[in-house]
Amino acid sequence: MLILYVRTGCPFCEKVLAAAEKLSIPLIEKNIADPAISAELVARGGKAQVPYLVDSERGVEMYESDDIVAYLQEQHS
Ligand SMILES: N[C@@H](CCC(=O)N[C@@H](CS)C(=O)NCC(=O)O)C(=O)O
Repeated sequence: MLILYVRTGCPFCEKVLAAAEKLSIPLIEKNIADPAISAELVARGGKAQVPYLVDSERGVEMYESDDIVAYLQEQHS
């Protein structure tokens, strides 16, 4: 299962969510508006920047919306 850390109103997050929807890839969203979720993200990646993808099955984690979209497209093909 894929987890995407997001923040409401973040255009980079919207771009990733739209790509995932187009590819029919389900994502669990975690919103860093919740301080506990934000702290969880910083513990994982080192900074409170969104979007941030976690693919726990493959041990892959990344920032950067363009990289995340490319990764999702790779997974779909
Ligand atoms: N280049 C990044 C930009 C992401 C970005 O700027 N996200 C904003 C929210 S829209 C953010 O998390 N800013 C806080 C920070 O960078 O620490 C991407 O494409 O994902």
